Amino acid sequence: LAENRILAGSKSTGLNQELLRGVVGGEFRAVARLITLVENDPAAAIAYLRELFPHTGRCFAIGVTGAPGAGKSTLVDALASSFRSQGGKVGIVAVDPTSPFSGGAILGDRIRMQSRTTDSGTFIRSMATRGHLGGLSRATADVIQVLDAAGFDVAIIETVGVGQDEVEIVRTAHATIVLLVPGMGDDIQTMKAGIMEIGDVFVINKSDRPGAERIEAELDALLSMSNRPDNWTPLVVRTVASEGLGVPECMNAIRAYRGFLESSCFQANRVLQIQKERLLELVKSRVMGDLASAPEFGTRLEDLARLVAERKLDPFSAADLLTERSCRIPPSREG
Ligand SMILES: Nc1nc2c(ncn2[C@@H]2O[C@H](COP(=O)(O)OP(=O)(O)OP(=O)(O)O)[C@@H](O)[C@H]2O)c(=O)[nH]1
Ligand SMILES: [Mg+2]
Repeated sequence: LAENRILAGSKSTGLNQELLRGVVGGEFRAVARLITLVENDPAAAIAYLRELFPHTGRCFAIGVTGAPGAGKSTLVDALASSFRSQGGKVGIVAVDPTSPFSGGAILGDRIRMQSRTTDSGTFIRSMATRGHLGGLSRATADVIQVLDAAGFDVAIIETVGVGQDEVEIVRTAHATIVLLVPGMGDDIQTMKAGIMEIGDVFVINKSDRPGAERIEAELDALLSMSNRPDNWTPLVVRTVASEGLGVPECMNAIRAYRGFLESSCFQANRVLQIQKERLLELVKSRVMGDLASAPEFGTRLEDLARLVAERKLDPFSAADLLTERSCRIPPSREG
């Protein structure tokens, strides 16, 4: 870990220039390799991301979220085809919601999106939710940056909308699509407020099923009450993604929101917000990394936790001790 930090801190030493050139040149293999580095060794990836930063800033990132099985992959596939037919290069990142019980989602997505894998303008990648050292939203932001540097016009991030993690993932995107399906009409009230608030475009997929009108009415009612700080009124689109129905309308809605972003003074705000959250993620993982790499951190954590468990120390003082001691090296000996 310490070695990685040194590598990351020292400017462009020991960087694989061929890898960098490959990414900037848009080579899929290089892009895949760097994303693997971002996933497995975020600290080491920093040096590359730093070099790539000047090549970024053009990619439009779209987050797609919704309940398991809502049709996200099917819609993403259809959207990717539309962007492709307009000549754009598309990168798709499926943030895999695999529970400990099933390893099926990655494979399933690969199979469902197979129509795109042979297309040289579409890059598809799955990321596992577990095992991310630097936090998943940071990993997602880093991956978007890699795609951006590689010249992708659009990046689409698919994630199952269940928790705070997912809300943060889609916050790394410029536009967020929330998928709903008929038959969950009652649930719309109880849906996580966070998910409702992040939707710039709402898609009612599986509109071939009964109940599409009802969920649309409920959604409209809910959205009419919301007042977003940017005054954008989220658009609602009905789709049957598996048949391609409503996909052009969904594209139009995305275009409308993008146009709004580009014309509105809130655009700078959104970009600022994205960068603020990204910076916070970076600082968080850096501070945590520093703490955890301090000598005997594990032992001290355990000792202090035991003291708290035995009620000999309150957790706040324990946290003070843990952070102070780890930050101030060498530890004070006079006490
Ligand atoms: N009837 C109907 N089925 C659909 C529609 N869109 C997708 N499906 C089907 O719904 C199933 C799930 O679709 P996916 O695209 O894999 O859904 P997902 O949200 O990506 O699923 P996870 O990634 O596993 O959460 C597939 O069998 C699709 O063919 C639709 O509009 N109508
Ligand atoms: Mg999927």
